[in-house]
Amino acid sequence: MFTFFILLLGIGQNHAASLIQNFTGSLDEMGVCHCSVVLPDSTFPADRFEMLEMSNQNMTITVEQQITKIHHYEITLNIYTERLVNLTKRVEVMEMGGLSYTELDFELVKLEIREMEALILQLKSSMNGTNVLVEALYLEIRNISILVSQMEVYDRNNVMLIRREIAALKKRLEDCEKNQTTKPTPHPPAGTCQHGSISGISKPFVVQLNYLGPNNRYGGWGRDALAGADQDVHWVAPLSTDARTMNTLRTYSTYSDLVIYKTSLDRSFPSGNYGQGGGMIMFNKTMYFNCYSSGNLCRYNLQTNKVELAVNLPNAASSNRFSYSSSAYQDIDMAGDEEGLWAIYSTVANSGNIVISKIDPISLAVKQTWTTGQYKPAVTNAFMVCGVLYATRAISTKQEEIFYMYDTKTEKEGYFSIPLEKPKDNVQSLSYDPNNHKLYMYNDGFLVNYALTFKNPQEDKTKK
Ligand SMILES: *[C@@H]1O[C@H](CO)[C@@H](O)[C@H](O)[C@H]1NC(C)=O
Ligand SMILES: *[C@@H]1O[C@H](CO)[C@@H](O)[C@H](O)[C@H]1NC(C)=O
Ligand SMILES: *[C@@H]1O[C@H](CO)[C@@H](O)[C@H](O)[C@H]1NC(C)=O
Ligand SMILES: *[C@@H]1O[C@H](CO)[C@@H](O)[C@H](O)[C@H]1NC(C)=O
Ligand SMILES: *[C@@H]1O[C@H](CO)[C@@H](O)[C@H](O)[C@H]1NC(C)=O
Ligand SMILES: *[C@@H]1O[C@H](CO)[C@@H](O)[C@H](O)[C@H]1NC(C)=O
Ligand SMILES: CC(=O)N[C@H]1CO[C@H](CO)[C@@H](O)[C@@H]1O
Repeated sequence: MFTFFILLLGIGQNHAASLIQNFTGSLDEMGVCHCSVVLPDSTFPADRFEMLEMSNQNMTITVEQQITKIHHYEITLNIYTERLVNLTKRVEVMEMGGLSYTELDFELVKLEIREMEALILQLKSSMNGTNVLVEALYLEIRNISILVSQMEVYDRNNVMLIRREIAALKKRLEDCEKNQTTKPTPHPPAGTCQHGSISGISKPFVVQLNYLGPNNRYGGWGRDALAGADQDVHWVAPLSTDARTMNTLRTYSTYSDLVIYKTSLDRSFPSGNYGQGGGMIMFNKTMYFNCYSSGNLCRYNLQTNKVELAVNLPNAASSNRFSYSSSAYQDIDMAGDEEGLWAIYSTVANSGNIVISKIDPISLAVKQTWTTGQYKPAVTNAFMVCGVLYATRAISTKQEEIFYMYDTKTEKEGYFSIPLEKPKDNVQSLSYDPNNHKLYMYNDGFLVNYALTFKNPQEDKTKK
């Protein structure tokens, strides 16, 4: 079969065309069609056949090499999975050992390790896919190793051992990655809008419990949302236990510092400068939030530790008139994206439906306003990406979904469903960082983040 195929190819296209022109057909008395083909006079193309045979051989060798690689890969992954199972067991043992570390953080480590296991299984089942999964796995392992390094302080022997294991795992993963032949699918460049609407969201990555502990179930966290922000500062703002007052803020100068609770700066807001609700964000090294017990926007200078400007947001409902479904007093939710600073709120005139305003970061003046048809108290939270508002709602205690969008450019709204898992029941805030396409969730006191993926711009166009 194969040889015949090659021969036909050997004759080539021009000859095939002439063959067709030289068809003659006739019907006999029985109604049977007779067809004869006159093959052009051509000697057997031995040279071409040889060449094809050779490249066929070359291809066979290449395929064999690839198969060997995949085998290598599979074996490594198997060992790897086993190690992780061992690792999980060991952490469990450590936890039983009554170490002086809080139980919650061991929970986190275990959670992360389980996540890694799940990813490896996924990876194994999609061996022939791209290496995006391997990349994600690598990142998670790197981060978990940072987490564990903090535990080192409490138990040198056990943790050092685990760290070495993790380092070995990391090395193996790097090897795997190097051996992979396929290129990773290109990500749209961060900080720009060279992508379409949201197409998917990763599994949750639980970073830690907020620094004030499990009683501070309300608050927000994230990174500087200015596109192109030249810093890795992570901010965490747990509200006081009244679920309303923002009077403290902690910043960590890097992600690693956050993970090991290495405080950069703790700020207590002077009374009279408090914020309200979990809608605060950092934008261009400045905090923006709803001023306490008012319909004003506050701009907070982190150097002077003062509200340097408070400006009324016209017609904004405030002080728990139209907050979100799972967090009180978040009537005014600030957001930052590739295009700037936004306020998400609602007005009595718009019947409690979401209103979006583009805000000037210097004067806090409203540049433009859009009204949507989505009732604000029916959504759990909202965020902006490239001038598009996305809103979420709860499906169950374990799942949320991004279900609504409003595009300020086209002034069109839409309903769809992108489910996301949540480690805890309630979502108190969501903020987006255009510089890494991540979504930061404050989840009953836990700091969780997600990686967002986007459609190609063309995919959105063809839909319309
Ligand atoms: C097959 O491989 C050899 C050596 O790698 C090379 O010289 C030759 O050109 C290849 N032949 C074809 C048809 O690709
Ligand atoms: C995992 O632990 C079991 C026993 O606890 C051991 O037999 C096995 O070799 C370990 N696997 C690896 C990869 O370390
Ligand atoms: C992976 O392999 C499966 C069958 O083994 C196949 O159906 C699938 O198309 C392959 N995917 C890629 C990306 O090659
Ligand atoms: C792991 O930490 C790095 C910073 O050290 C961060 O850029 C990355 O996004 C983190 N990975 C995950 C999966 O959260
Ligand atoms: C990667 O390839 C090298 C040789 O190309 C091999 O020695 C190594 O075992 C491979 N590693 C894995 C994880 O497949
Ligand atoms: C960020 O703030 C600095 C002053 O602190 C200002 O010069 C700059 O224009 C701001 N950038 C944006 C994009 O608002
Ligand atoms: C177009 C073409 O190649 N036609 C050929 C058909 O076959 C006769 C011989 O039977 C050739 O002379 C033609 O050149």
